Amino acid sequence: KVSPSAAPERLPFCRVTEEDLAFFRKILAGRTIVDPDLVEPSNVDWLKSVRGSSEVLLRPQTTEEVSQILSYCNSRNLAVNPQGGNTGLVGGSVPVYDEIILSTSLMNKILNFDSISGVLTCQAGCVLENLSFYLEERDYIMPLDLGAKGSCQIGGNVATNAGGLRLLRYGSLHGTVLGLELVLADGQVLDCLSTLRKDNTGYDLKQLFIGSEGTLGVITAVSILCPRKPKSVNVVFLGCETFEQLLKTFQLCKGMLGEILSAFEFLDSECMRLLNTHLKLPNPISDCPFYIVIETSGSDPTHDAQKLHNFLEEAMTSSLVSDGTVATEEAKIKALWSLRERVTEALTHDGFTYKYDISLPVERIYQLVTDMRKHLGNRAKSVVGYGHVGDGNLHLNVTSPSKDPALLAAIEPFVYEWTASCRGSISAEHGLGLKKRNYIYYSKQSQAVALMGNIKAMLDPKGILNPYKTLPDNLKQ
Ligand code: FAD
Ligand code: 2HG
Ligand code: ZN
Repeated sequence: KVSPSAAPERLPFCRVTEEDLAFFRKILAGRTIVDPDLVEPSNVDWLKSVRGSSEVLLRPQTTEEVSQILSYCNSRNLAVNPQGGNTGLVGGSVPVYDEIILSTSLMNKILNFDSISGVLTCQAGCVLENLSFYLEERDYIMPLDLGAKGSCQIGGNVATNAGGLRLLRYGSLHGTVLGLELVLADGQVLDCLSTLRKDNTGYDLKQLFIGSEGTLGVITAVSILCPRKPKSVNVVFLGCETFEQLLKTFQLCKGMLGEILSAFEFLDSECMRLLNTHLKLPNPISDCPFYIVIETSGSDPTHDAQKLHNFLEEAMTSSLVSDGTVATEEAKIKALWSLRERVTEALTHDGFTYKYDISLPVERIYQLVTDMRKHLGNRAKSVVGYGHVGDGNLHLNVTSPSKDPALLAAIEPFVYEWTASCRGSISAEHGLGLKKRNYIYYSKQSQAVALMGNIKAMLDPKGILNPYKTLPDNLKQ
């Protein structure tokens, strides 16, 4: 029996020849990279857990160049791996075999910003943090924010439908992305780069590409609706004795902070231990089993401070939280946020990490961590839980000193069966990529998966775009 996490077999794509390289060099002079040392970083994912063996990295600058590349690869039956900032966590961003890597890193131009509507239009390779800096100077912000902001690109964010730390407030990219420009597998350019809020003329095709992980088309440009920069931002770091109290704090917080609540995130004491040990980040409050990061964003500092004060007083007097600290100035806000944002980094220093990104009814999310700890006993080094409570999204991570197939067999399918029993999602925000592709049936009906296969076959009949990713192996790609 083949394990669902085993490497797929190489599909019969052609291999790159000298004639192919001559073609690429003609359209991308100086941007057709074949030096193995320069290609190497693009063959390995951020977690250093997946390694491809591509020999060619292409760095187009324009949509027209992407179109020429795909048209050629399609006619030659050459597989292509679209790559943004290479921060993806499910092995989707790197080749599995010798797929040509198509990097969007040089497609980093801002095309337009409309300061009345707040709509930003840019090329897909713009780094998320650079877009944030650009907008902040104009009194706006990006509607999404995540720990990988310094490297991830907006095209990659859209391709994975990244959630992140502000989803609670500004919603998912399915709502904020207003338009996309795409290049299909055969090189056709699909211009859906609308900047309109409302457009019900037929099917909303762009939605199909949001979260399609590079399997249906290459995103070359994005238009996105950006909120005004809030005039007042506060961050609170709180400690709770139980997860039940944390949930009650969430309820209280939604009621008392209402429209100014912009994030409600959590980490457990195991995360704090890893932050202390591996990154030397000190705990700003007393030791507690659970920690909460709450952010408020509003337009009136006095009003927000009053609301926050009332909430904190209530949370303290009703003993929901046992300790806490508040930040209003930027440096302290950043320091508190890094306790949440840098857990992923801390985990990489703890050992080989098995990652699970689960959506569950919010009241069940920590039960999975507790059950997993019981289930694994002393077989794991660390079992940690953190994530986006406000979105019902748990990040369950298990580490071991090195890759450990026996430990993996103990975690899976236990974690997936547990999730499916609550009708949860086995990938809340990171996608399926290479690692989770065969587990899709835990969260999607077989009819739905078959329909996905039909859509893939229609848009990419030869299956050249990011093969071995997202769709399960039993669907012919
Ligand atoms: P890549 O990693 O390069 O690619 C990701 C996928 O998108 C691949 O399948 C790739 O083929 C495809 N792709 C990339 N660009 C394009 C394009 N232009 N057209 C078509 N397909 C494309 N995710 C969250 O949802 N929330 C978080 O809070 C979060 N935090 C993170 C924190 C850290 C420290 C790290 C390392 C990752 C985090 N992630 C998070 C994972 C997240 O998916 C990525 O960070 C980000 O969205 C991917 O963007 P990227 O440019 O790096 O894409
Ligand atoms: C986060 O929310 C990211 O910090 C990464 O989605 C989660 O590393 C993880 O498991
Ligand atoms: Zn996350």
